[in-house]
Amino acid sequence: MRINHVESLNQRIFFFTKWFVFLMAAIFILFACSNNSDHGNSNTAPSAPHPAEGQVIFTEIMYNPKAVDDSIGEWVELFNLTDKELGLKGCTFSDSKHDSVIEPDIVIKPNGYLLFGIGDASLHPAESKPDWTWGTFNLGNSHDTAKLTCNDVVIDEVDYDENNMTNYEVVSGASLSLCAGFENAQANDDMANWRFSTTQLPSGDFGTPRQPNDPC
Ligand SMILES: [Ca+2]
Ligand SMILES: [Ca+2]
Ligand SMILES: [Ca+2]
Repeated sequence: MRINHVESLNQRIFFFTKWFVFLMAAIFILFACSNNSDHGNSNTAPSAPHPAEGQVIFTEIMYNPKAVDDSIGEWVELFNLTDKELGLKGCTFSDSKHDSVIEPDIVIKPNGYLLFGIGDASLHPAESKPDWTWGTFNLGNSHDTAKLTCNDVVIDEVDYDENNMTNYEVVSGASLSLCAGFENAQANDDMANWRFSTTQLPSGDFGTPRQPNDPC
């Protein structure tokens, strides 16, 4: 009888130990999964600080490509005027009618360039493949806006209008390019400080994506 009692006790201890280990393992796995999902959570902070007003500016706007359709060929170039890495996750790119929130943790290098583009990045010509895409809205072919906003602060905005491009010829298939030497958020408000790019790309269109702009 005593042996049976001991065996029964041992079985119960084994049974509870087994379930205790199983329960602890389940809690551990759940905890690990929730931690992992946090890494991909869109609410986590950007890995570099957001730019302040005027620290990142628009330097080039390809609003009317010719080598490919606008739906796979529009892009804008941004330039970081500071000597620090700046993060754009959570910022918003807008035209005059649409907004698109930047969800990936993209960083613009010190004095470096980034390209934002329309639609599917893989369909763009290799020379101007965007670092981030804003979705499917088109940039207007005679006038529109490119605007970057972070934390409700407008970092830079350019309202381009072919009616104000009075001292140079408008060229389709060439990007609108801020003249070298005018890289600041106020100077790029004036269409007199822009020209159409003259550097030809392999696609046949003209521009200087991720490179310094042509002088005017
Ligand atoms: Ca367009
Ligand atoms: Ca501006
Ligand atoms: Ca450029």
